[in-house]
Parts: sequence; structure tokens; C-alpha cells
Amino acid sequence: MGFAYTNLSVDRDDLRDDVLTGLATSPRSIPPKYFYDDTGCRLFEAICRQPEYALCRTEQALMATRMPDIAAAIGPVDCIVEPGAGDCVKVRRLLDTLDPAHLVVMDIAGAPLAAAAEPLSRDYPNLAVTALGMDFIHDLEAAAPYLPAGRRLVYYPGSSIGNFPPDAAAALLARFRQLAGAQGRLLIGFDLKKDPQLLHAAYNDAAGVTAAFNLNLLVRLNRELGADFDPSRFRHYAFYNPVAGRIEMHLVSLGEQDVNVAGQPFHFALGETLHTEHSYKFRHDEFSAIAKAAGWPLKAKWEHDGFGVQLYG
Ligand code: AVJ
Repeated sequence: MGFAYTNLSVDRDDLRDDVLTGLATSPRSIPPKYFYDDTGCRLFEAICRQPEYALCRTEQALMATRMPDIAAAIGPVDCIVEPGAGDCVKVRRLLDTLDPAHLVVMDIAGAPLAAAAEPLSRDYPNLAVTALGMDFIHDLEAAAPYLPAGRRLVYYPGSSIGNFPPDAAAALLARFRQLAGAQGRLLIGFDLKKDPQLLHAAYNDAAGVTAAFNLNLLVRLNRELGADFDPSRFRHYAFYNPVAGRIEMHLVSLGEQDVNVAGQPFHFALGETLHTEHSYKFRHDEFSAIAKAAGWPLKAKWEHDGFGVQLYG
């Protein structure tokens, strides 16, 4: 039924503005969505193969074993919408089972998204595939003209929602509510709270892949913003903060240093951190309270080995 790609993003300017703003605040921070350049996408896939990082594997196992139950709870859908679809692998299982007429995928990395989404229209001949290169966190509403009428299921797997503090997560889920429409549904996956030692290990893998993923952000800024970070002078530092219920990931300056980013100078003191990611962990009841505040009534929930999936709508 065809394939269409539209690039709605202006991400280069967003990157520059977001990074300069984040470097000027205290503590310094950069939004985690900027991890995912080509190298970052490959490193994240490698993280998912590390023995300590079970998140992707347990979600896949849950979806594989509970799919009949999940599909029955969802009911018929005309369109699946996946923000942050990336390699478009996970949604195939839903396409196989739910057989919708339309799929709308979005990702900030537009070119890799288009390359991944195009084959779906060949593998599913009755499916109309729309790929949107866009920053859905910034500008979700830009997708509205591309959504077909009918019953829409928003699919947000992978614990991506964990990158947002509870208030921001509720705000994003409220915007998903608008996107899904009156009859809409939401299927969302998130990492459950568990033994903090397990969480710590997942973000400090022995092979150093998570460290490379974190430090790659500096390499990206060097290339795309003409920055001159020396990644060897920053330390990957990730830990579970049980009070806040989140993994915090930082790059800690190993000494006094001056860095130029997009023509602007920044001084890092010894021990000063650049905060790169929050990864919140939830209990089922905590998550459904956030979703409820965003206008989503809970329909069903599943869990497997420390990973949770919930259905709303
Ligand atoms: C893709 C956001 C789910 O938070 O666990 C993996 C990203 N960061 N290791 C996560 C990530 C460090 C990941 N999410």
C-alpha cells in the first residue's frame, strides 16, 4: 500500500541551541535524545547485547510470550503510531498480530528511520507506511496532518519514557492522548524498580559499551558543532539514585579544562559533571498514576523479569 517519507525536522539548529543552553545551566546537561547519531544507535544496539543490560531482551520475551493476550486486550486498530521507532524492528510483532491498515513511525534520526521503514511496506503489502523525520518530543503536533482517521494505537516501547522526569512524562503522555484521538489506545513499556545492584550493573557493563555510548556524545558534538572536547578527559559515571528512583548518567571532568562549542568557550572544573541522562524506574502503580494524570485509564498490565508493559485507553 506504499511508503512515504517526510522530513519535518530542523535538528541541527535544535542540537546547537539545546547544547549551548544545557552547557550554560548548572549543573550542565545535554538532552539524552542527542545520543543517537549513527554511532550512538549502533552502540545502543551493542548495549542491548551486554549480559548486564537485560531491558531489551526481557521486553522482547514479554512481547513474544504474552502477545495473544496483549492483542486481545487492544482489540481492532486502524493505525499504529510509534514515536521514536528507530530501526522499526519491535513494531513488526504488532503488525503481524494486529494487521492495521496504517503505520506512522517517527524518529529524530530521519534518514535511518526512512531506511528501516521502507522495507515494511514490501513485507506487509496491505500496509500504508508513513515515516516522519522529526523531534516528536519538541514538536509532536506536527505529525497530526499525517494521521489517518480511525482507531489509533500509540506504541511507546523500550522504556524510552524513563528518560523523562515524572512531570515531563505525564506531559508527553497527555500529548500522546491528543495524538491517539478519542478511541485511541496506548501500549507502553517501562523498566520496573528492582535490586539497585542489578540496575547499577546494567549501566556499568564490564565491556565498557555504556561508557562508550555516553562518551560518544562528546565525539558527536566535536563533529557536528565544531567542538573540541577531549573524551579521554571525561569519565563515564552512572549510578542508581534510590530516592529519585532513577539511574543518573554523567560525564565527569577529570581535570580543569577549557572547551569550545559552536564558537563559545566553556570552562570545566575538576569533578564538574555534564549530566547526560536520567533513566527512571517505576512500579506499576507509580506508572499508572502518571498516566492517569495524563488522561489515560489503565486497561491491562503485564510484567516479566523486571520489565513492565501497560495498556491504556
Ligand atoms: C533507551 C532510554 C531505554 O535508559 O536504559 C541504555 C538508554 N542509556 N544505557 C535506558 C540507555 C544507557 C535506555 N533507553
